[in-house]
Amino acid sequence: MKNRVFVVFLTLLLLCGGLLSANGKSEAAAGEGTGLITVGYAQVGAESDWRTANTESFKSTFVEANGYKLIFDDAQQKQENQIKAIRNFIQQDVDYIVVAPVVETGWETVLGEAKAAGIPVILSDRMMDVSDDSLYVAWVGGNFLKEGQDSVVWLNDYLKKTGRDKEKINCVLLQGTIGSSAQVGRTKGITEGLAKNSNYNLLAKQTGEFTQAKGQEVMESFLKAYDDIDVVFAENDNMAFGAIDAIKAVGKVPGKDIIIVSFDAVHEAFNRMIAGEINADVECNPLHGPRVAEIIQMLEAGKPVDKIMYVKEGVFDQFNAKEIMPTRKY
Ligand code: GZL
Repeated sequence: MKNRVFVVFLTLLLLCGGLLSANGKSEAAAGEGTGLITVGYAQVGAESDWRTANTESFKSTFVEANGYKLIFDDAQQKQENQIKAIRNFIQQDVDYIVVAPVVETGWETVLGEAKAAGIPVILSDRMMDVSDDSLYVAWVGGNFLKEGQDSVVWLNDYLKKTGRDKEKINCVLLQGTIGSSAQVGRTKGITEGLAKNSNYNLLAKQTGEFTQAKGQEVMESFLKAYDDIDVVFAENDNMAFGAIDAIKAVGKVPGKDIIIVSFDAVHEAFNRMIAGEINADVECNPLHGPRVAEIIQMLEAGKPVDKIMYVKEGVFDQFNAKEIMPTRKY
């Protein structure tokens, strides 16, 4: 009996002290007292220009003027850091958790904890591979398989236009972070597309971890191993930038001696396409902030949301980059 009196007394004290709102959420985190919707965002890291644009999209959308309090975490490309961040968001009893999962697997337990805490999880950018898709409310991102497929379609067309469609074409592939859905989808689309044409020979594939430094390092090793590379597929622009430096260092001309097909289509990649260093770039739109905000507003209004939402994406090349660049938002 004594205990119960004490709990009631303590609760009244906290309520009066404003530390505990009526529905039990801690004031500070839930933003109850300010009417703000608190969003915890577990971001992959800061590994690429694409990621920078993606982070900026969230930071400029989830501002107090729009009714949000954003708690942002940069996991430095480590899954254990993202899991820690999600647990921290649960501790703080945020209203929504958004995750850009660095890899597809290993999320069931922590998403189960978020579900048990009654906190909706929205996936942005990359996908999670979970047995129970009720663990997340919605996913918004790029169609990575189609991106890979589109890159080979562009190459087939380019080789035909340049009279090389009967030649043996040696390719190398700089992969993204192994196990990330962007890498899984793009690699599948590229390798299956190349396998359809016996003229293509995929000499090697290796991860450049979506970074420029690692992309350059791997391309240097490819150039040491093979002296007849015709095409480089780089699963993001920063690895393409590294590959360009490696190609120049051996006295070859990127975009001419070696065709470069990249992914993301960030601002600097348009400069490289205009300069003729990158031949084609498959877009992957990073501006997910407004889309995730739309999902949250629908959920707040008790409206249903689509489980899977692909963003619109195009393919650009050295021939249309100059005309299109002024229209780009990132
Ligand atoms: C794609 C995204 C990838 C980009 C890279 O949606 O996950 O991660 O292609 C980034 O630039 O590092």
